[in-house]
Amino acid sequence: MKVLSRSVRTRYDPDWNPLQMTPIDPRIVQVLRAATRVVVFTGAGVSAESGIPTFRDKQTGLWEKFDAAELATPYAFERDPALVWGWYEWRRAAVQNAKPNPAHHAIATLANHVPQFALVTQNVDDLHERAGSRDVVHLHGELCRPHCENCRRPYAIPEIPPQSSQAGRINPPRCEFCGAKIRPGVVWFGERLPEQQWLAARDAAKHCDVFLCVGTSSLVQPAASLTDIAVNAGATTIQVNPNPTGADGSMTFTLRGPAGTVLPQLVAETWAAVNVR
Ligand code: BJW
Ligand code: ZN
Repeated sequence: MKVLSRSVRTRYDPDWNPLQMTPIDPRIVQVLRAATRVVVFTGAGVSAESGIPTFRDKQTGLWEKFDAAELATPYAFERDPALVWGWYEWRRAAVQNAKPNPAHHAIATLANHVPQFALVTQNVDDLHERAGSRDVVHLHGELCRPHCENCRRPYAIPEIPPQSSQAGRINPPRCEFCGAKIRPGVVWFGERLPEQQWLAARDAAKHCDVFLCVGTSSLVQPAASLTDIAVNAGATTIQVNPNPTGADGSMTFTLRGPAGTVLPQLVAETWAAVNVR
């Protein structure tokens, strides 16, 4: 059954005042408090307030004339490996210099309040882990886990990314076993999702009672279909996003606002007088 969704004011509202935040709909609080199996499904929006651009944001600086969706393909890496590797190293450096924000911390806290919890992310950064989340399911890979494009052996990448040339290009290192190029450990358009992570995510969505979608446009498949799996399993679906998304029609409740404000409020109001399990 669809229940009317409601909105929380966003901080982009000129009259926004965090001291006058709209209380969360009590039905959401009730559903979360009673939940035994919760899945949190995150996208780039959860890291936006850490200064990591979302995938659909216009790129800046050296990369402003490039479209992220065109760089994140096997064809781009084949055509110009130094350009694509340089872009990923630039992004790895940005993540290393960023810190988890209140949304990452709220998700790590939420996990301590529910009997069964799964965190599924499309993000390639490690900000959830650095906020204290464990067993994060990374559907689209991880920036810090590159591997050989030929033999797929992992490559031990130096912690600090090297300086790029002025144009941002860096030649990818070579595999010490077979000599082929090392590639970023991420899932590009047209590539299959890692089998184990995908099965774990599907299984969690199939068996949850609350599915909480945070900061994703819900446009990229098959990840976005997790929401449909949860809906078909009878879960209550809740979305936190300042903007409309591809999953608006599948949500029981939508909280329109930035995750870094809405999630801490949601966790605080839901478990205000409850001890952490
Ligand atoms: C905030 C906020 C704040 C801002 N607080 N929120 C079915 C139909 C049509 C197409 C397809 C289909 N099935 C497959 C496809 C093709 C394709 C696809 O989905 N294309 C779409 C564009 C239509 N999918 C694939 O190619 C996938 N592979 C596949 O299907 O393989 C099949 C196969 C079978 C057998 C053999 C071989 C293959 C692979 C998809 C891989 C996606 N990879 C990327 C790049 C990862 C590496 C990298 O980072 O460089 O993953 S693409 C990019 O999109 C990235 C993200 O994880 C992913 C999702 O984006 P996300 O997280 O939702 O971010 P944004 O930027 O879209 O949205 C940000 C949101 O945040 C917005 O809503 C903002 O409002 C919000 N926000 N500030 C809260 N403060
Ligand atoms: Zn190799």
